Formats: sequence, structure tokens, C-alpha cells
Amino acid sequence: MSEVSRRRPLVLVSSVSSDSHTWNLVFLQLLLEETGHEVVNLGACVPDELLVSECAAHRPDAVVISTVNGHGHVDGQRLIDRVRADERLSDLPVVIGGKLGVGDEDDTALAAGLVQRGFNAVFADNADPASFVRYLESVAPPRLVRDAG
Ligand code: B12
Repeated sequence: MSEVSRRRPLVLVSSVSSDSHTWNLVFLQLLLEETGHEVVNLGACVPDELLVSECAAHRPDAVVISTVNGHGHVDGQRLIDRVRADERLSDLPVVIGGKLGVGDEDDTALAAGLVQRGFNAVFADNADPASFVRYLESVAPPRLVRDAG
């Protein structure tokens, strides 16, 4: 049995498969690194299967999904179904944020639907970055990771 000791929580940042915007991902990476996290940034237009395999490979403490093109509520539901279907990832903290719809939907209803489907939390476009970081610190404190492999 090998053992990996992490001094800083590892956060995997990614967009959804349809979304090609990238500055949102750069913003999140910088915010997380500046607040003491290690970041693996998968970038834009990430296929669901790739996100699942990268989660299994990196074993992050949390996953942050960002989407702004308006399709996030649809892509997000499909994505979290795939993540939760993998028994290795069923308890992994996964949050989503950004511009989840195209503006004429009820954002509260979209967020509730995403949480019901399996996300641990949903952050609106204008969420306070400090509250987002506090939330992540509550679900992903530094810890010793044991690798059974
Ligand atoms: C640049 C840009 C593009 C570039 C992207 C280039 C690149 N490499 O990123 C290009 C030209 C490719 C593009 C394409 C499109 N775009 Co565009 N784009 C923009 C634009 C002008 C700026 C986005 C940006 O970089 N912002 C800077 C980053 C740092 O901020 P941000 O993305 O807003 O993210 C912030 C928050 O959302 C939040 N956040 C985001 N994610 C998360 C996650 C968490 C957990 C948390 C806590 C917070 C958070 O934090 C960030 C900082 O405050 C915006 C309009 C605007 N002024 O915002 C439109 C915009 C995002 N685009 C839009 C659209 C519709 C498109 C297209 C569909 C257009 C088209 N018909 O082809 C395509 C989609 C392509 C695709 N497949 O995704 C819409 C989305 C509409 C909506 N959601 O309601 C916008 C809002 C323009 C508009 N007003 O209509 N786009």
C-alpha cells in the first residue's frame, strides 16, 4: 500500500463539454492557488468521460466545475450523473458555478435541480469568492490520503 501525504488540498478545476470559455477557469485557478490549494486545471470543453477518469487518477479533495455559456445546467446534470455512477467518486465533493443558464430561467430552480442531481453546492455568477473559498475549506481540509492501489 502506497501513501500520499498532501500538505495542501488538491482541487480539480474543469469546464463542461460544450463550454469553450477559459478566463473563468484561469480566475478560479488563481483564486484557489492564492488561498492555499493545489490545482489541476483540465481546461475548456472537457468530455464527461475525461473528467471522470481524471478524478479517478488524481483523487482530488474537491472538484470545481465552471460554466458560463448558458448550457451549464444541462451539461452539469449529465456530468454529475456520470460522476456519481462511478463508485470511486460517489462521495467526492463536486461544486458547480458560473452562468448556469441563458438568463431567462429561474436560477434558484436551476441550482436546486443541480443539487438534487448530486452536486454538493452551486455558486451563482456573482457569488462572493470568499464564501466559495470558505465552503471549499469546509469540505476539503488538508488530510492524509491512503492509496489502496
Ligand atoms: C470572451 C467571451 C467569449 C470568447 C471566449 C474566449 C476564451 N478563450 O475564453 C468566445 C468568443 C470563444 C466566446 C464564445 C461564446 N460565447 Co462568450 N463571452 C465572452 C465574454 C465577452 C467574456 C467572458 C470572460 O472571459 N469573462 C472573464 C471571466 C474571468 O469572468 P466570467 O467568465 O464571467 O466568470 C466569472 C463568474 O461567472 C464567476 N464564475 C464562473 N465560474 C464559476 C464557478 C464557481 C464555482 C464560482 C464560485 C464562480 C464562477 O467567476 C468569474 C469571475 O467573476 C462574455 C460576456 C461577458 N462580458 O462576461 C461572453 C459570454 C459568456 N458568452 C456568451 C455566449 C452565448 C457565447 C457563445 C454561445 C456565442 C455564440 N453564439 O457562439 C459562444 C459559446 C462557445 C462555447 N462553445 O462555449 C454569453 C453567455 C450567455 C449566458 N450564459 O447567459 C456571454 C455572457 C455574452 C452575453 N452577454 O451573451 N465567448
